[in-house]
Parts: sequence; structure tokens; C-alpha cells
Amino acid sequence: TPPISPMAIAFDAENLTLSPAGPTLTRRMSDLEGLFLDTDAWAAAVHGDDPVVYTVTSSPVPEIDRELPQSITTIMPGHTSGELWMTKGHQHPDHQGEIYLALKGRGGLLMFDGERTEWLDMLPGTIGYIPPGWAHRSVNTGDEPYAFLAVYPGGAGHDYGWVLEHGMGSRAYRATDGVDLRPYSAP
Ligand code: S6P
Ligand code: ZN
Repeated sequence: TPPISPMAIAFDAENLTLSPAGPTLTRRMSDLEGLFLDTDAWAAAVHGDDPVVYTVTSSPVPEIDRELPQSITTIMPGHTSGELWMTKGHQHPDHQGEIYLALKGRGGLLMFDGERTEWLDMLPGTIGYIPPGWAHRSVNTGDEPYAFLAVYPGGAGHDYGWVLEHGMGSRAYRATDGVDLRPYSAP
């Protein structure tokens, strides 16, 4: 890979796109196996229209050591048996920290270090700081798409197995006034 030059990346706040852009990832319900508590409701959604739950659009900055890539995650509004739509969630294998900036909609940042759980309300303009060693998951708590910018060390990686094994400490359910956090239980 040739070295990346200094560059400006245009962010379109209306369409939540980057230009120039790198790869875009689309996660459907079928990609979220083992995450929602109600397994039957999850399977019914998969065998229905298998909806897109979130997308991740990256900038052209590569995920390699010493680079500082960015991406925009957009989570659709919705719930599975009341459990709000969310990202898979992951731990960074070498425990690097990360920064999120909420851009649009309403959401939450759920963090878990294996013992303690933290929840941050994420409204446009909120910077959420993920300290080293905290697994992180994002949740859409509103009724429109929730989007945020992530900036992270290029060598951070994604350990999804950690979350499947340890959970996230809490589950986020829809409530009339935002979110109802319940203690984690395995599906
Ligand atoms: C990467 C950063 C985000 C997530 C994205 C999707 O370190 O935390 O870009 O990758 O929000 O979540 P997940 O858990 O499916 O990777
Ligand atoms: Zn991360």
C-alpha cells in the first residue's frame, strides 16, 4: 500500500457519506446471530426480509498500525422483541482506546470492561470516549437513523468473540422516554 497523503475528506451531513470514501460494510439481521436475547424473534426477522440493521462507511485511511482511520456508522431505528437495534459490539484485542462523535439522531454508547458497565447518551455533538479495555456497542434509541463518527487506531482490530462470550453487561430496551437498561442475560 502506498503511504497516505494529508487529505481533506468531505462529510455530507445530509446523506451521511464521505468523499473520497473507502469500503462500506452492511450488516443485516442475519449477521447479528447470538446477540439479541429473543432468539425466535431474531430468526423470524432473518427469515422475513432480513433487514439492514446498520452500515459502516470508512474513509480511505487504511486499518494498519500508526494510521488513524475513521468511519461513519448508521444504525436504523427498530427493535427485536423490544431490544433496540444495535451494533455487534467488540473489544480491541490490544485494548486501544477510541473516540466517537454523534452526528445525527439519538443513540447510546454501551461499554463493558468485563465487570463494570457504562452507558452514554449520544446526541449530535456528544463526544463519547472509549477508554482502553472497554468493549463497546452502539444502540439506536430514537425513531430515525442514528449516525456517529468513529476515530480509532488503525491496528486496533475487532474481537467480536469476546462479546459473544462475555456479553456487554446490559441490554438496551425501548422505553417511552428513551431507553430501559436491563441486566445482561445470555440468549
Ligand atoms: C471500530 C469502531 C466502529 C465499529 C462500527 C460497527 O473500532 O468501533 O467503526 O466497527 O460502529 O460496530 P461493530 O461492533 O459491528 O464493529
Ligand atoms: Zn472499536
